[in-house]
Amino acid sequence: MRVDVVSIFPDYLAPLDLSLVGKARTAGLLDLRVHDLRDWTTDRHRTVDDTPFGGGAGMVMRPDVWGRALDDLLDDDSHLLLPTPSGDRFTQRTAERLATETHLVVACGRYEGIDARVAAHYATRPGVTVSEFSLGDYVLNGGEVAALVLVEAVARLLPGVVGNPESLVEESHGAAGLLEYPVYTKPPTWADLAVPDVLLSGHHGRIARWRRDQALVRTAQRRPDLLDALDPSALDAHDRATLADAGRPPHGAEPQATEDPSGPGGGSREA
Ligand code: 6GU
Repeated sequence: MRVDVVSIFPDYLAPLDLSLVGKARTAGLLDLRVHDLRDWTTDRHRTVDDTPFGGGAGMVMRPDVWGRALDDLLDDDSHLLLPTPSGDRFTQRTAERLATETHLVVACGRYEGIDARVAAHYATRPGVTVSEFSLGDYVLNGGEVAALVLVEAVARLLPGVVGNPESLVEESHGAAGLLEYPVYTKPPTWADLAVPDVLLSGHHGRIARWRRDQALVRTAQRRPDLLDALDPSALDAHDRATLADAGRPPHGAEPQATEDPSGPGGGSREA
């Protein structure tokens, strides 16, 4: 995958040399290039912004400067990504989709944003997809941190970047639609806190059930919106009983009354 990031603060993207993303680059799995927008200015002062038409506070980034940069960087199979607090929410699903693409161009705005004609113009260009995306409901000073987030979230999904692909399976915001269960390692007791017995039991079935219960209860407590978005058929009778115990009985269609060996509300939910 090729990724171009354009910013007036290219040094902001220096962390992309480090850790997993840095390794993906040196391994040739990710061709990532960071560019200084001012390389496409034509005036002595290397101006990238001007005052907003219609008045108001702050400055707006000029479309002509962005246009020269993007004309140089976009090809006929490119996805132009514009970080902005008014964009669509960036999620794990967004990262999964982007990880299948061949060329991403991230245009980092500053000030009050980029002249709206830039998104409009490139959306009409054949072979170019334009997406405006937001990290969440708060305001950053510019798109650079969002570009870091996007590149890290996408790069770790590229084949070969994460050493053990199994670690992508059960994580939060994965296919299950639940937050991840809590994890523990040695020592078995620390600060008077013991690792839950079930994890030391060697009983794989009970461990899997306990982890799923923990994921369900955590999600109910911290992100009830994620539970509401679950397909009710993804919950078995034990899941539903666990959620009822947590004070969040799932709504949606009651599942078929199938044989649950532990009986209604039975089993080891509070292991
Ligand atoms: Cl993508 N950009 C800016 N400037 N602020 C944000 C954001 C993006 N996402 C949340 N806040």
